[in-house]
Amino acid sequence: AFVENLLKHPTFLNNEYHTKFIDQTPDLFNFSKRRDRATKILTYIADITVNGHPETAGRARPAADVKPPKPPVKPTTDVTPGTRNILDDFGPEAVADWMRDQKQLLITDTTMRDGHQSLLATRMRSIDMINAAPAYAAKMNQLFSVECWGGATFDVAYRFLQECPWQRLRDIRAAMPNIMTQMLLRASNGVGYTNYPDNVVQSFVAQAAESGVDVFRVFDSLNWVENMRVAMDAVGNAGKVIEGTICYTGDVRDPNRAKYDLKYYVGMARELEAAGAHVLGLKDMAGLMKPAAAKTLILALKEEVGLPIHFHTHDTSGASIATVLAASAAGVDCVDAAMDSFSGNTSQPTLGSIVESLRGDARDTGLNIKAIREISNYFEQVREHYTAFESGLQAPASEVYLHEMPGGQFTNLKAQARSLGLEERWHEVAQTYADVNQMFGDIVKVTPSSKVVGDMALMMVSQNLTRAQVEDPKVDVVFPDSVVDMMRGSLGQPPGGWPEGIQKKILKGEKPITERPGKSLPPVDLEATRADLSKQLDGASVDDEDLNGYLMYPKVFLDYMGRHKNYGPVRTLPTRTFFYGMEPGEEISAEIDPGKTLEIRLQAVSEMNEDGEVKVFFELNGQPRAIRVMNRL
Ligand code: BTN
Ligand code: 3PY
Ligand code: ZN
Repeated sequence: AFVENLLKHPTFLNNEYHTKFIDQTPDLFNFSKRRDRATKILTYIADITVNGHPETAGRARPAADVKPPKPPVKPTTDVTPGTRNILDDFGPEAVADWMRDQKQLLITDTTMRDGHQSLLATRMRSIDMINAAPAYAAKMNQLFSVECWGGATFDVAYRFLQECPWQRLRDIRAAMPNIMTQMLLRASNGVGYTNYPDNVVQSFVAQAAESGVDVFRVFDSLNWVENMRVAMDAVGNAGKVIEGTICYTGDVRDPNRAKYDLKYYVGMARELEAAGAHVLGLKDMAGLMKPAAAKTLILALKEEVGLPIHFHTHDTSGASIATVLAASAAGVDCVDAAMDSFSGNTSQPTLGSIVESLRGDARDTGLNIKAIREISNYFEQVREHYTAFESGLQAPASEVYLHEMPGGQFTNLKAQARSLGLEERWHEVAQTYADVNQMFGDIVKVTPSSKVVGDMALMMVSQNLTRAQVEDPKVDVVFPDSVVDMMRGSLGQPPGGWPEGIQKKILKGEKPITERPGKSLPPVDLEATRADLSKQLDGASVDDEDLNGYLMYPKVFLDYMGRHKNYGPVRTLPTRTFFYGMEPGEEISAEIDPGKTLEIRLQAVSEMNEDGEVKVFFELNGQPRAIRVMNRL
């Protein structure tokens, strides 16, 4: 039999691939049991070589002679202790005390999470991160933390990169044992887009802590502290650092945006402190905080709450370094930055430039600029392999102060607009996004509320609807499901509640909930779910990581498992091979277990026979192997 390919299976492509699919399509999997992992990997390479990878089809290609990224030199000395040692030896309160005692500006490196989430549609593969981790351990041990997990990385790993996010976490943790790892957690929305039952959130947090997360940045997409407690408590119960987070929107110094004024932010900070936060996160997901606002806000928060403050921003406007320096001068304890080659535009401010700007200052970061350049140069080579996922964004723009889109959403929404044929009308989309925000009562826009605003804006532009028409009770409007759901109260409550008029029109008489959504969601029976999942996987044993992955994303997880059964540990392939297959004469290696390396050489690819099959000839550790695949092009 030739080799089937789930990636291109029609049911899969139609988005009709529900969880029963694997049950009902056993022929996809029967043959694969007998295959060893090496054969599975060769099958994958053969398939991608012949048919291409669906995710890179039609996209710009890396240079033909792009070289494999050369990992920073592995040091031979033992690693010096870092923040992880403080957490392990003395606990999260001690980490907070330590932060307050430091004179230098502390730094979180976001390259492995928000950096590539905001620049490359979250597509960086684990191997490209893990290869940098030893250099971080050896040379960057003064970092506060390395953000490398959560946000969109969780589902993208399963969905598009065919790898297990938990394994990524464990591998980074093992290679970088002295620096705290950090994740972004959407509170009751976990790492998903909807509100999960409390016990699912609790289980997920416990597993993330167990698998290696030290600092949890917990935020709510409507800034509703009530909806953050379950997640925050779970982090505390695991003995990890609770970074209770305020999402920043509007302009704290603008009297016309008085909803989000100083009083509002200080009030929320106090609530988070009372809710048990160890650190106060200040998350400027769209990069709206101007330097003067940073000064005003951070001085006030420092005055009014006792928590150390961790500031996160994006460089979409081009002004983020000015804001970081203003925040530093105002006494912020820690800021986020990305390695130079993964910084700027919709990503974080530039790490090396912050370090240089503060050199010799009272808040000199003490970070090693040579090490930063070395690691950044490595990531520069990594980035060259992801050309297909570059957004094409040419320059920073002040338009962000109009639309207020989060850095992680901006390029995504632009791509969605393109796919709807609205590329030429992008600035209209931006204006409409701002109009929708006002129509919804001026809300915080961050995953998932930002997605709802984006859905509504795209719908309005494509149907040529104005805000006035949408609000007019006499005009019939079919609202996107996500909008209806948000107005029902499924994501929680914004400050002051939803505007009544538009809510009524959207809900058509249905009564919204105003209490915490998790309060009315029944707990999931975890062991019954495990048993059911095991059955769906032909009786395979289901560990806690798999169970939690499935609970977050049932369909995405099952799709991943189905492909894994055919293709094996493709996470070990070099990135170029993963996305483009191999050229005749090319040789690669893949370490499928510590010390077990496959040396793979592609010899030749045959012509297609009358059945549409192609034979791909390999040498695997010196032995000839041939794999037959269908040419589906
Ligand atoms: C400066 O001299 O430029 C600022 C003084 C630094 C005081 C540091 S800021 C981080 C830490 N948190 C505080 O509240 N104080 C120290
Ligand atoms: C996410 O939730 O993934 C974000 O990055 C929000 O800013
Ligand atoms: Zn961000």
